[in-house]
Amino acid sequence: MDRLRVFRAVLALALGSASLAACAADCLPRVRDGWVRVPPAGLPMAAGFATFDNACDSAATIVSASSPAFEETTVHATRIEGGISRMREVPELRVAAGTVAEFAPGGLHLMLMRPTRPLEAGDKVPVEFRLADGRVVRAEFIVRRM
Ligand SMILES: [Cu+2]
Repeated sequence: MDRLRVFRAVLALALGSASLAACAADCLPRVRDGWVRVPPAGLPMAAGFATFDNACDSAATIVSASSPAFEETTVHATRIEGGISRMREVPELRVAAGTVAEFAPGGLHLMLMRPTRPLEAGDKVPVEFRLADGRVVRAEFIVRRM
């Protein structure tokens, strides 16, 4: 192997590992199939559902969520305790590398309080998930009426 070849091999190795590192840092989980379930008129709350897909090679921890369409947005989990369905706030939700967190009726959901304007079926609502490392995952949820 001549010198130029060695140099090229070293360069390729260095660039390869650099782009791999950049890839890991840039990888952001994605939110799919987001939708908002709006209850019958009058109730000042709604629930948001989606698939939070962490296809990255490190865990992502959701520490908060927000939407300009609601005054307050929190991550909730529904559990059956003593035959009664109860909701609890989830202050931190860790989504392991290569896994998804399903926000679905009867389980995890976004608790969306006090809409800032009336919501109609088909409306699109922006939602942001803030991660423990400060990064933000943006999504769009579509409104459905019950
Ligand atoms: Cu709730």
